Amino acid sequence: SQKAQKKVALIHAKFSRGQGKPGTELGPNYLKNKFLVSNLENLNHPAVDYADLEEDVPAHEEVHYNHNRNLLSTSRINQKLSKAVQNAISEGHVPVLLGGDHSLAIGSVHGTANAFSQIGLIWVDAHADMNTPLTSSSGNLHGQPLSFLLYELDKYLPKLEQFDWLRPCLSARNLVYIGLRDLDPEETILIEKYKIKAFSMSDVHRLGIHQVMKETFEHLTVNGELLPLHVSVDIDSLDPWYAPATGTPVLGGLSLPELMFIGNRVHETGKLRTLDLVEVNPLLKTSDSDVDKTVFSASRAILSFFGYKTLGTLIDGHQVPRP
Ligand code: Z70
Ligand code: MN
Ligand code: MN
Ligand code: MN
Repeated sequence: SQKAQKKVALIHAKFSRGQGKPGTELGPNYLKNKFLVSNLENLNHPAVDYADLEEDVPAHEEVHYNHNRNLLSTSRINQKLSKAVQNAISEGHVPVLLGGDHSLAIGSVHGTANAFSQIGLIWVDAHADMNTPLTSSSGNLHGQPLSFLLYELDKYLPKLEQFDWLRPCLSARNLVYIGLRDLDPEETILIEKYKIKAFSMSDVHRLGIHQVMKETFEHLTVNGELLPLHVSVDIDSLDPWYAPATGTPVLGGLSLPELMFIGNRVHETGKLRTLDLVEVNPLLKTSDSDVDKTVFSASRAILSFFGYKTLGTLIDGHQVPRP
């Protein structure tokens, strides 16, 4: 009896070259599970397999910039990803990026930003992912996507011909961080300098997640209207208790109920336009239950953005049988 709602356009991105540990390319195969698909159906947001992207640059053709690795493959997959996101939105779907590592947010956010005149970006992560190729100590592009996306950071970027297609597309004013707890020194400087709205784990504990979301939506409201939202969820925003199978677990993170609260509040606004779920690495485990826990958490996190509540879901036509 509910009216037809937007379909979820699943974008499978088998990519791990934005960081050093193989395994995140296996993420999509674990994240698209029966639990996710059947529950999306029950929530009246049926899933369609929309695009399949993978790393397609032979290792010997990769391009590096100083110690920053894999610029060519990262650029290519993100250019395709941006187009897939824009197409899915123009067809009336909500794209859900199943990563892959967080360098994929370059294309995903670029696609959303180019589909609307202005967007709000909610970045849920232990890390700020705002290094530039000049400040990164790891050389991993998954720690740098926001420096490629923000107008304000363009002047800090070296010229990289592989990324000729990419223009910054988002104001630092329209970014909100939630869950931060492991920043590099220059990231802290940039957050301070550009007055970026950032809720660290300490802020989550001081305010509570309810107040954090209230202030997040207030911050992303322009002329009385909440902006179209892109939410980028790094699974390492969760405490490693909930999500151990990831490249850089950091103790002291969000609980799954807190992340699901974020998802439920975003769903209630009706403003979600794209969702990323990245950095699940099924190879980083000390036991199979580590993978099960991480996939369980990731699936429920995604579903929460489409109305999945802990109280359960009313399914169309389901009745309690009488004898
Ligand atoms: C560090 C860097 C990062 C995820 C680690 C870490 C970034 N700031 N992101 N794990 N998901 O390498 O730039
Ligand atoms: Mn992270
Ligand atoms: Mn990240
Ligand atoms: Mn809905």
